Amino acid sequence: MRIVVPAGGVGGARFLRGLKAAAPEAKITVIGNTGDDITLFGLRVCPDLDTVMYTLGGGINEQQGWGRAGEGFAVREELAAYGVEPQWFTLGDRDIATHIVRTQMLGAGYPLSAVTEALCDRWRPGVRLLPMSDDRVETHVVVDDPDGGRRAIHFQEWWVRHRAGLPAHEIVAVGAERAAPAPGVLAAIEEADAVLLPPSNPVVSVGTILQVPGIREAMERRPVVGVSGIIGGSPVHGMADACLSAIGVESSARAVAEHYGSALLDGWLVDEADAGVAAEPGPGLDGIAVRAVPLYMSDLEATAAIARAALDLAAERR
Ligand code: GDP
Ligand code: FO1
Ligand code: CA
Ligand code: CA
Repeated sequence: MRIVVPAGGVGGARFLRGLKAAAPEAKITVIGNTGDDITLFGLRVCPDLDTVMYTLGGGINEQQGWGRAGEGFAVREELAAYGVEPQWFTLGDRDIATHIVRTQMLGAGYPLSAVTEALCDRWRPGVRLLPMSDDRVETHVVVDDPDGGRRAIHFQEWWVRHRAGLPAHEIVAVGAERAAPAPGVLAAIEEADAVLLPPSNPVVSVGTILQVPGIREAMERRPVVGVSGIIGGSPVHGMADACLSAIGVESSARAVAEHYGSALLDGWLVDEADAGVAAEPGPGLDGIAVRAVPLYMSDLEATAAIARAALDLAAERR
């Protein structure tokens, strides 16, 4: 069986760990979000790709959900001693080695997809990890300028520095409309028996991937089942609701499914706390099969059960 998963960072990576356990024989292709990517101190950082790679490859900081296990911070301390900005984004020493390798390869002319493959030669994540595009796409957030008017800041500055606390007028994936899917992306979707949307951020993770021309259209032709990252009206953890309100979507399992739309979704998993959505989906979810199952990824077993439910629903809708 061939499965495609468009994924963000922490939520996507945890879901993938469960999917691998639920379907050990499956060929899984992950389409990673690169809208979070940022250049810091001359180094290209790809947080969502790295989170998936480290999580599935056994190098993740489990408590944090991102960054390396057993990390040190000598470089960060030295940069701070020089007063070099930004200091609001933490890069650990081990993680920096990844960014050096990536930046060096990009500088030599390799596309991000080739760089990611090279990094995965070390980490062996057990999935094929493709960036959504080799073209640069960066998510920016339009906020009020203290000097009047509005300005756009990088998503990481809004998310990490300001903890998504500045009112967001708009979230823009800069460059997305001109980006091409990375080599292998469209073919993987076309050959997929199922496309599973993990409970990643529907705006700045899955939403960004869907904005790359051709990706959504290809997925619409396959059985697609999504897993809600919203349980009982709020994201399980994190600040995904700030992204939803920025695009005018309510933080509810129903509203996120309506936002993805019935042209994309064939099935939608909600938590048992939202069983009402499964019992009475309403006209906005016409054509989408909604099922309520426990959606807390509390451990590997619970996460594998979620993945199994998603695969079962996709098989039903094939
Ligand atoms: P990020 O790139 O680090 O923001 O991670 P993702 O975009 O992949 O996913 C973050 C989202 O995962 C959060 O907004 C939550 O809604 C969702 N999430 C986290 N833990 C759980 C969980 O246990 N169950 C479900 N259903 N969703 C979760
Ligand atoms: N998240 C933070 O909240 N603070 C950080 O300093 C931070 C550093 C960081 C470095 C490498 C990396 O791969 C991820 C990192 N993250 C950090 C997580 C990440 O940037 C964001 O949570 C996501 O991009 C939002 O989806
Ligand atoms: Ca992300
Ligand atoms: Ca379909």
